[in-house]
This record gives sequence, C-alpha cells and structure tokens, in this order.
Amino acid sequence: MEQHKIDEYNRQHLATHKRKFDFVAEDVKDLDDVLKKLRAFNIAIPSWALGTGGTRFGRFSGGGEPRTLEEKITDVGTIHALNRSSNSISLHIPWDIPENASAIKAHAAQYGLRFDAVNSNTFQDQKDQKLSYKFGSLHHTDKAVRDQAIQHNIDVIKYGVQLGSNALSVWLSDGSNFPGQLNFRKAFQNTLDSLQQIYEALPDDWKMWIEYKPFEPNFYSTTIGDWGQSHLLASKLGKKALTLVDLGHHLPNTNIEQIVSLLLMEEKLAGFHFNDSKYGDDDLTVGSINPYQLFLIFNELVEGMDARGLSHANGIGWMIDASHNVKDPIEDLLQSVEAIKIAYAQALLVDTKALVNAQLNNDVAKAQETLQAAYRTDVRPLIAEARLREGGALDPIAVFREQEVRKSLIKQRGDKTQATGL
Ligand code: LRH
Ligand code: MN
Ligand code: MN
Repeated sequence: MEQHKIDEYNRQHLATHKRKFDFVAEDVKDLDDVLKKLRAFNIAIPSWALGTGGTRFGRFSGGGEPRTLEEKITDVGTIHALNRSSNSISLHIPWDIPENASAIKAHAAQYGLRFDAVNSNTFQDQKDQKLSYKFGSLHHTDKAVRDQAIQHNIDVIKYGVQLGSNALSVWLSDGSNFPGQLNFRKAFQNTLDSLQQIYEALPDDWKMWIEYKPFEPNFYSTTIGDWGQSHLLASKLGKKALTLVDLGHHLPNTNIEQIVSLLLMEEKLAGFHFNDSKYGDDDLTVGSINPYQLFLIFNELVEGMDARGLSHANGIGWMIDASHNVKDPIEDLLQSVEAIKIAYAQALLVDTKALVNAQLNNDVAKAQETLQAAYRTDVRPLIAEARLREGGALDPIAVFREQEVRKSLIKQRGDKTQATGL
C-alpha cells in the first residue's frame, strides 16, 4: 500500500472529517490524552485470519488468499498501513512455520511489524506425527502422547524466541464427549504436570497464556473449560502463567466483563482473543453482534488498569481471533480493529468521577446514564483523527476498495488460492 495513495485519499476527505471531528472533540475533556492513547493502541492480527475461514460443511475461497507466511505478513502490512493499529502478527504453529526466522523477521520489519504470541497446536494430527491427539494431548492417559505434546510446545517457544516473540498461547481441545470417558481429576493433574514442564522451558521474560473454552470439539467436558480452571492452573504454575480470555469461549450470557475485572485485579489477565458471537464460538467480526458488551469490557479494563497505574498499550495481549467465511478477510480484520478501538475510545470517555459517585450513593439510574452517555457517543471521528496523525487512512476500507487491492492480489496470487489455517 503506497503512502501517497493514503495521503491523497485523506486530502480529499479532510474537510468533511474536520467538521465531524470538531463536533465531537469539543465535548471531550482530555482530548490530547485520549488521542495519545488511541494512537498508541495496537491489536495483533492472527496469521490464520488472512485466508477465508470455513466451516465443517464447506469453505469458499475469496481469491487472492496468501499462499505463504510471507504473503500473510504482506497482508498484515497492508492492514497496518491503512489503520496504523495492527503492528504485530501472531503465528499458529505448524499452520505457519517460520523456517527461516531471520528472513521472516526482516520481511515483517519492512512493514513495521513484530511478532506477538506464538500459538501451539495439539488439537490436530499433523501428517508425519507419531502419536494421535484423538483423545487429547497434555491431559492424555498415555505419557508418550503427553510428552509429544510437551515437546511440540517447547519447539513453538524456540520458534518464538527466534522471532522476538515473548508469549506462548496454549489452547487445548482436550476433553471428553461422554460421561465416564474421563477421570476429571486425573485429566486435570496430567494437564498441570505437562504445563509445568512447558513452563520450565519458558525464557525469563516470557509469559504462558492459558486459554479456556467450554465446549467444541468436545461436547461433554473440556479439561480447561472455564476461567476458574484456567486460573487454577495459572496460579499453580506461577507468575509467568496467565489466563487468556477469548470472547467466543463462554456460554451464552456469561458476564465476561466481570471475569475480566477480577482477573485484572489478581494480575492474572493474559489478554484477549477478540471476536463476536451470537451462539457459541462463532468467530464473527468483533463488535458485529454485541458492541455494548465490548464497551463494558473496555470500561473494566480502563478502570482496572488506571487503578493499578498500568499502561493501556502494553502488558496485556490484544489480539483478534476470528476467521470469517464470507467476507474479504482484510476488510473483516479492518472492521474488527475499528470495533475494538471504538469500544476503547468510548471507555476512555466515561465520566469516572460521576460513575464513582453514583456507585457510592447507590444511584443506579445515574450509573447507567453515565456509562451509556459514553457508549452512545459517536467516537469514530476521534479514531479517524488518531489514525490520520499516525499516517493511516481516514477510512481504511474505502481506500482498500478504491485502490482495488483485492483485485491486484487475485492477479498476483490467483483466484483459487487457499491459505493454511482453519
Ligand atoms: C479455539 C481457538 C484457539 C485456537 C484458535 C484457532 O477455538 O480460539 O485460540 O488457537 O481458535
Ligand atoms: Mn482463541
Ligand atoms: Mn475459538
């Protein structure tokens, strides 16, 4: 994406933007601070989201999908050039294997990208794999299978070290499909023991993010099924182990913002896999179904991080985990990043003093008014302004379409490409 094309688009639309920006900016108390925070905020892009996702019933490629890790990085580079808020990429191994780490690192650096958490995969069998994960990996009844899965995680850490990453993200599909299939206690103890061995291989400045999920692919029990089980493991393992919250990994109506608040308080919040859902782990575009929930989560984050004097931009993993099956993946990711920034900006606008007063006085209506006043503010011009000041596009999707980026990707890569991943 050539910078002059972005600049040209911005020049043409500057007057309209200015009018909208001035209108909303007038009522923002700490405008400079809000813009500074929005400019610093970045969200990692998962390497598996750049191809069109599928379901178990089918997969419909959109064309021009990245065929290699280099091409995936190039696409993240396009996203980052447009929104200036996606300066890192998270790899899933072995879907993406950085064989030549220094060349991959240099390719990413060209676009101003670094590597976020590396994800291990012991939920599928790979072609030349000796033992099967059909009945689980780190929790398996057979020590040889556990050892194989432990070794895979250690290999993933090694790749991550070469890339300059500093976190290992572990999601296990381990569980059972029928009552009686599994001894819960032994499965949990095996998992803990396996994670302990992986934990020992973590470099000093690394973290282990433990993801939970209530069901799928197992439909009776999941060994790390909820935040309690993840937190139990993380607290037994030690300071470097933390709980990762994937928004899609909750039973319907779970109060995710409350979970986030307590994990943050306990210094056990690893970060997020952002997505949205109506039914289960739908992996829909962030903010497409329940943007109010997203805002409430950010409200807890801003409040909790400010209380602990934490920088919003660092210290927590911000990552998208979605892989859409009908949209253009680049447009989908641009929308997701935008939705996250909208929720964040709205949370920054909450009148904290008024909210604290309302809470102290048990003024329930005032508390709701205060939150919703921020939520119902159209903050999009603030985000556009922050993006503009970083050199990004006032409207990233409009530029992507105007420049016919997908068309040229199809021309370069072909119409029938299929990226590795989900
Ligand atoms: C599991 C999950 C986990 C995987 C990713 C591909 O549902 O959220 O994070 O690594 O999907
Ligand atoms: Mn996830
Ligand atoms: Mn998921």
